[in-house]
Amino acid sequence: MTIRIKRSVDDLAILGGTPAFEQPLHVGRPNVGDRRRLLARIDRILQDRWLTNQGPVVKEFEHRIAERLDVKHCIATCNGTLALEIAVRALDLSGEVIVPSMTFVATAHALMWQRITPIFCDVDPATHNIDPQHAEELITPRTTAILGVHLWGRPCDVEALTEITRRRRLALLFDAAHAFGCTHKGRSIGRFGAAEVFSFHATKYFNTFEGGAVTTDDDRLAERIRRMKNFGFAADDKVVDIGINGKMNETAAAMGLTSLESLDEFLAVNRRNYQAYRDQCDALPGLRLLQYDQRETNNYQYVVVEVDRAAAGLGRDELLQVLRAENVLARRYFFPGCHRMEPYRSDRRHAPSPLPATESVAGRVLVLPTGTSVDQEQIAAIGQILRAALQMPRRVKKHFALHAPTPILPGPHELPLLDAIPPIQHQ
Ligand code: T4K
Repeated sequence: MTIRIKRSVDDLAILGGTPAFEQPLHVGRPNVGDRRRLLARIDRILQDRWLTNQGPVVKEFEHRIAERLDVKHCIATCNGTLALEIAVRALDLSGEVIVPSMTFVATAHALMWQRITPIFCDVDPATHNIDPQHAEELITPRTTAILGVHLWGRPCDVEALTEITRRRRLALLFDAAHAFGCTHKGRSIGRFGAAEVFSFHATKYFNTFEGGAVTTDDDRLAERIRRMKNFGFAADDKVVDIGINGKMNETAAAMGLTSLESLDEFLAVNRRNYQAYRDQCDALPGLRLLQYDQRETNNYQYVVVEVDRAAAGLGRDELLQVLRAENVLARRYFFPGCHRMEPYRSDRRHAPSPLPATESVAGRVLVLPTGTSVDQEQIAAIGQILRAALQMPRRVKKHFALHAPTPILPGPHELPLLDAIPPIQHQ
């Protein structure tokens, strides 16, 4: 693919230049392991005519994941959202559950779908993770649990949340959708709280096309989750719970086993890409690449840049438009925060107090493409685009002033520019 390097602001596509990339560069392009091994596994599945319902490949997959995470149980599911719902239900949660607003909307929806009210908590602006102190302030007699999210694969303050939930007699659950292969204090994420929930969606570091899992050390909980993902069957003809069809199929597990075999390679690429972005961003004013704790194992799946409008001369949304014009389809995950999405936005119960850190983080975060389909040359070219724009921010700003802002090519859940969204009024 030909890349057009941007040497000055005049080269920028937003000012009339030719886009740097002919083909779009996506965030979340899947990592794919050894195709021959994958196809051989699928061939075997077809030959054996065992396609789903806890077949041998799913069993092996669950065993391998549990072993890798050093957790007693892994229950594989058809996606992460349903894994969350099943875990929430198996824990008998009800009433209200405290959850950060700075997450993918599936975290909140999984609660609502179980008729539980998500109560949105603010984040620590330094870590982007749930603020334990605010979480405790939000506890009411209706609260049954705190659901932490290890955002970007960086662990929540597990100790503080454990202490609060023990003292207040609440359940503690983690959405670890981003955190496969990450550690906290040297221990794999997957063993904290009552249970942790992973997503193995195509866009994740480690994928099974679609898929997810609940991991736990609790034998009884694991047994219940296992039943619930299979309609509530305890044995043939014996149903003891309201279950659902949450099963992972054999081809998904085959993809998972194949992905596992290439995990070291995925990690090496992600780490190299992250370092390359870091070299680029360190030299640019107003951009700060989110750091990962080098003492821990990280998967580096999310390259998160925080844009400081005052120092950069351009805001996050302006930079996003500059990048998109070049065919770099950066994302502003998880803008605008769940509390600003429906049905939560229209019902004040979900956000009983302001979420200033969430608003600020959601307004300055830009997620850049990485993974095995992105190379060093492309990252260097992205760096050049950012450099060209930030060298002459006034020229770019003038463009935005003269032309009504072109709507950002919408992601499926995206809203207009942050500035256009009125603040939420709190009583
Ligand atoms: N909790 C958290 C914290 C999560 O982040 C998620 C999911 C969940 C729970 C729920 O887990 P799952 O039920 O999904 O297992 C994507 C993913 O669909 C979603 O799984 C993920 N989080 C979220 C962060 O990202 P979108 O709406 O951004 O997807 P979409 O279609 O815009 O795709 C993202 C990018 O990936 C695009 O730029 C194109 C590229 N892509 C995507 C797919 C599917 C590809 O290049 N190839 C592909 O096959 O949600």
